[in-house]
Amino acid sequence: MRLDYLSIFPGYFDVLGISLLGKAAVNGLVDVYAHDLRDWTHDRHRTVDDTPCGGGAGMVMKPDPWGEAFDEIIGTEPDPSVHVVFPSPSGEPFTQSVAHDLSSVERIVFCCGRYEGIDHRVIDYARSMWTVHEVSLGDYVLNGGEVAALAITEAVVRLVPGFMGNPQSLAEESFSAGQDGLLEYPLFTRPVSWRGLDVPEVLMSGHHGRIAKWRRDESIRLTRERRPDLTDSDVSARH
Ligand code: 6GU
Repeated sequence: MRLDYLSIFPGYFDVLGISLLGKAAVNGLVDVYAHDLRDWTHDRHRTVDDTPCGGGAGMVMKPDPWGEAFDEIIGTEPDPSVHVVFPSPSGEPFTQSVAHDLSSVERIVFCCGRYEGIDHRVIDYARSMWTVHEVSLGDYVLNGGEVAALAITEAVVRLVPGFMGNPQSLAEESFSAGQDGLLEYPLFTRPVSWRGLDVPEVLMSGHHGRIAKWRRDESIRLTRERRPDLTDSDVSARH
């Protein structure tokens, strides 16, 4: 998998060289390239923004540097196997299912906007050439797409086959099919008693059936309490 980042702050992506992602890059599973959008400007001030047509507050990212960057980084031929991600608070929700879909593609280009946003023709042009995803992390506003692109990267890359050490831990975590789309149950390890707080007795019983039932009941209870939107009223009736 090859990942490209287009941003006026490419330094945000330096962190991809450390931790888990660093290892995947070293192992040749993922290649990472961060680009400075200002490299595709031609004026002395390396201008990437202009005032909004129709008026209003703030600035909008000009289309020209994006177009030239696309030509050089991706090419000038249509190719639906190239996935272009525009992080935006106006995007579709980024979910585990979108992360799964992206984890099997060969090429993702992240376009990180700043200011009020990017000239919409850039997104329309990208849609005419490649497979575009306009995605939002949630109902809050970040100053730019960089932090969102990092979060999306981590969610996607850990699903790339061969990236995680233990595929079983992927099946059991929150939102996965193995959990029926429920939140994960609480976890404990030794010591059995810590600062007056004990590990639930059932988890020390060695009774696999009772443990599985306790975990499922806890998952359902937590999901109803915190994320009623994820509960499909008869989830407890399945299985
Ligand atoms: Cl993907 N981008 C920005 N700029 N803000 C956000 C977001 C994305 N998701 C939530 N807020």
